[in-house]
Parts: sequence; C-alpha cells; structure tokens
Amino acid sequence: MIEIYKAGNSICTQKVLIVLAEKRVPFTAHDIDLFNNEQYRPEYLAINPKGVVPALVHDGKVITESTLICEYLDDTFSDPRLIPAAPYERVVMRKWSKAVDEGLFEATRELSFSAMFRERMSGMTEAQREKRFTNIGDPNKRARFMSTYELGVESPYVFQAIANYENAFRDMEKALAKDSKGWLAAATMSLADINMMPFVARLAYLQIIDVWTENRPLCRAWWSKVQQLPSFQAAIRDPLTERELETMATSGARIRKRVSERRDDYLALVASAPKAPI
Ligand SMILES: N[C@@H](CCC(=O)N[C@@H](CS)C(=O)NCC(=O)O)C(=O)O
Repeated sequence: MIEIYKAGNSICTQKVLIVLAEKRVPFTAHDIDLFNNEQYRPEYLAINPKGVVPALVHDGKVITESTLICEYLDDTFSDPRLIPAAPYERVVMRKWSKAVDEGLFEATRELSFSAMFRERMSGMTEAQREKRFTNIGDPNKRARFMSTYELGVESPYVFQAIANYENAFRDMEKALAKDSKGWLAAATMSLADINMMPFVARLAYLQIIDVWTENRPLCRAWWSKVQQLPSFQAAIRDPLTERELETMATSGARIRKRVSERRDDYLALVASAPKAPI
C-alpha cells in the first residue's frame, strides 16, 4: 500500500503526484496543514523528522525527499519508465533534479513567500508569527523566512531566487534546442521534465513567468505542452481552487515589476563578470 503525506499547492508534493498519476498507482493521501503547523506534530515528525512534505510510506517503509521518492517510484513501478535507460541521459536528468534541489526549490519558496505567504503571515498575531519562526529549527531556513517576511522582494534571498530561475531557463532553452522532441533529458518525458513542472507552473500561476520566457520560445513551447498532460492536470491544475488561482495571480502582480527590474540587475551583474555566472 502507498500512502502519501502531502499539502495543498505544495510544489514538492506535486512532483510526486505527477509520477503517481503517470504510473496510475493508487494511493491513500493524508493532508498536512502547513499553516496550522501540523508538520511539527510529533506523529508526523516520527515520519519525517524535517517536518516537511511530502513523505511516502510504502508497505511500512518511509521515504522522504521528493526527488528520492520520484526515483523510488520509478524503480518500483516500471510503467512508464521515467528514468532514462542510457547512463548519460540519466546524468542529464539528475542534473535537473540537482538544479531543483540546490536552488530552484528555495527560489520558488522565496518568490511565493514574498508574493503571497508574506501577506498571509502579516495577518497573523505576533504570537502566531513568532511560533511559525521558532518552529523552524534550521538556522539557514529561518534566516530566509525572516528576511523574506521583513523585506519581501527586496530580500537578498529573492535576488538569489531570480538569478536561479534565470540560469534554469537559460539552461532549459539550451537543452530543448538540442533535442527536437522537446524534452529536457531524453527523447521522451523523464523525471527531469516532471521535476521542473511544478516550479515553472508556480511562476505561471503568479503570472510572472514571462519575465524569463518572453524571449525563450522553446521554454514556452515546453510549458504549453506539459500543461496538456493528464498527469499535470490531475496533480497540479485540478486540485487548485479558483480562490488559490486568484490569490496567486493578484499577489504575483504586486511583485512583477520589481522581479523584472531585479532580473535586469542580475543580467547586468553577469555581464560585468562574464566568466563567473552562478
Ligand atoms: N527537499 C524537500 C523539501 C520539502 C519541503 O520543504 N516541503 C515544503 C512544502 S513544498 C514544506 O513542507 N514546508 C513546510 C515548512 O517549511 O514548514 C523535498 O524535496 O521533499
């Protein structure tokens, strides 16, 4: 039996839900309310000591970290194969996983936070907010949350987020140009594409995606294509309520201009240090 601990509109959970939908694996879902701190309940911490979603339990075995969960599901349920067979293509696929885990995840969190969760947190009482911050044991994560809460788009972490997205879209356009099939790592869809879907989708729902894709036709074509997938619809689009879509669109509109200006600042920075882009 497959059980998944998840949260609504959680980007890491969405990766796993796409894989489950592609493979048509039935599962039981347990919803964790992140805004009510359910991730810090002792019974959930016993499953995922980091207090984050998703977590997968398969016949009593616990697997955490969305990238590892996706690979585990592909190793366990082989149809369709989402990890390419050729060793080099596997490396390419895993480079996309690393890009997500080592930068894009935090980039999306910081951008989403500065656009919408910041607003939501400002409506909390001082005590509720304090509790939210002190619950975060990891000092780096706490510093990021506090900076984005205090400074919004002006936070240095948001600048880093904008840079990470710039580099990801630059690499995506290059990768898609190499293969006329329009997938990131192989001739067919792989975990590379699935890893990227929720992270591109979030920018689209915040209505700031064109900051990066306006002059990148291959990225735009990839995004149009993946939105049509039944697995994308089932895992990402269908569960979103009209209210969530509206909140993302209106809060994204508030930060759009500054995001675009800060991207220009990043491009200027790279141009002045052309040998050392991140
Ligand atoms: N590297 C982890 C990150 C998981 C993560 O941070 N999940 C977010 C939701 S997308 C979460 O649970 N946040 C709750 C919190 O930070 O309190 C993964 O890929 O599974």
